[in-house]
Amino acid sequence: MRIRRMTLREIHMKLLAPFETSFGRTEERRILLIEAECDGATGWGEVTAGETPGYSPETTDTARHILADFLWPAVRGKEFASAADFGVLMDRVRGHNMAKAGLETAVWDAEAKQKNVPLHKLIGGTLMEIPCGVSIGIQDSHQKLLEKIEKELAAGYQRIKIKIAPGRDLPALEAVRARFPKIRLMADANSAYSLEDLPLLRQMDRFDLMMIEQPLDWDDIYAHALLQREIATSICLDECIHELHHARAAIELGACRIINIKLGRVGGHRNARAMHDLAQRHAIPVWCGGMLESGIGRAHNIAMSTLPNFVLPGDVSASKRYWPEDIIEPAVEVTPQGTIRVPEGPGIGYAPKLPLIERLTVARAVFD
Ligand code: OSB
Ligand code: MG
Repeated sequence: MRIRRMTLREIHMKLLAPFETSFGRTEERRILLIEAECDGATGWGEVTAGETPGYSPETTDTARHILADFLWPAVRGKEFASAADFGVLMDRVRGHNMAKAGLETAVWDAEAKQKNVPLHKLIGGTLMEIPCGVSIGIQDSHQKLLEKIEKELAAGYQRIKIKIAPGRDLPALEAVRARFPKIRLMADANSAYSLEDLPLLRQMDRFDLMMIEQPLDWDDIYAHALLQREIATSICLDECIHELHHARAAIELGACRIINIKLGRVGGHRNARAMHDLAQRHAIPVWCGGMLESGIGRAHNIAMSTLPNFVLPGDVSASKRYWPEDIIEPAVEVTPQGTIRVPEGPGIGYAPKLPLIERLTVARAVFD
């Protein structure tokens, strides 16, 4: 295979409601979409970097720079046997996994379309229906938080994740547990705490959480290993895990009992699958994290979530929770049982809505 042309576009999409985490608030997404034309088939990918470097060092703008000035020159005109072999062409660029994943996932979609098979088959997925949860941002009041949870449970979602931050933690969890004593519940701190908060973090053990996600520094696996020895609640790592060797270190050190895999953070389907396989060999369950994606990124998340060790509900939920109108058709929908049925069409199995994408596009660059 060979990429004949790469089209980068920046689209702007306003979220239905602002999303607040310990690192900031997002109202409008600036998303880079990538079209990769490979020998007659066109694949689509999404760069999941945020607008600010609050979650990871990458942003929409760094990704555009790295793609245009380093990744395209590295892959331009190069032959590769299959999408599984494409990632190595980008290995000489260090880091910038979200930029790499945008392009790599587009190549996977192109290969699946060329072979006329669904992407989940090409990556080796086995699940036909994936379990779904929701991630609920920090709310202005407990009342609002409880209303949101009520609504998501009524829609069928299998687990609730709430975002926490210092001052917005124990009382919020207390309120949720008082109202919903039995639900599958977890909390995501997005690196808002330090080991000095151990007394507070210990108090979270009483809420019977499925896990606490990324309580400590975004790049500090060792500190999580120290914390995991001191608390009963399972730690799930998100921000810390960018490379396969990070997952290996975290597992060997006992820094987590669960891993959140995000396609962007780990650099695409090749690395995600390798990390999934490693975790599976160590009996560490994984789930698919979300980055407030448009339908393109969401479709790739669904395909990845069909791998057999994605046993916990992910942050992959219906299009209508995020957007007035998603950029794919059909929109992603969730069954009353809180699952997504995996589409059977070729590639990602959802069609990009080109006229809508054109309307949302603020910048476009073609490389050939
Ligand atoms: O930590 O999982 C996270 C959104 C942006 C950045 C980081 C995270 C999140 C979410 C949202 O939790 C998940 C979603 O897409 O619904
Ligand atoms: Mg997280």
